[in-house]
Amino acid sequence: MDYTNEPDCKVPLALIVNMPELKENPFCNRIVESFSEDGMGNLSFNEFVDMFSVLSETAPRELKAIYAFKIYDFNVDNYLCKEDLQKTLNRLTKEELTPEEVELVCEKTINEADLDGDNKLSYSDFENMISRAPDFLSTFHIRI
Ligand SMILES: [Ca+2]
Ligand SMILES: [Ca+2]
Repeated sequence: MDYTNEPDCKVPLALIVNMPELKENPFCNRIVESFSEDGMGNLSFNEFVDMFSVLSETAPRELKAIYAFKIYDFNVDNYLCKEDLQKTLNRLTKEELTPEEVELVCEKTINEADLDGDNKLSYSDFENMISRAPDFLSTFHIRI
């Protein structure tokens, strides 16, 4: 496709979510939305390229962490609260855990990672959690 004459041309969400790289990803829609400026999930060509550079295996871990945080922040308030983590976990486990188990894991995660005691995770709490547990990004199947 030639985008040079039409820089405003958008790649529609419906097309992107069916790409093999994203189709199986439980966060597919969230990933696309977090790269989409119009908030509807349609990507400009530049946003589309940005998304694939973050998804690539060679992307720096910090960059992946920043986008993982954005993707998990479902209500877009720049914090991961218990509800955000519950939604995240439900998607990751394809709802294999009981609501009680999900609740427990989320509480434990917040207890361990919340350094300033406001009961939610800021990006710096999140970053700290990842640096203490370098496997976190892969354990949580964040293949972004
Ligand atoms: Ca949030
Ligand atoms: Ca906190």
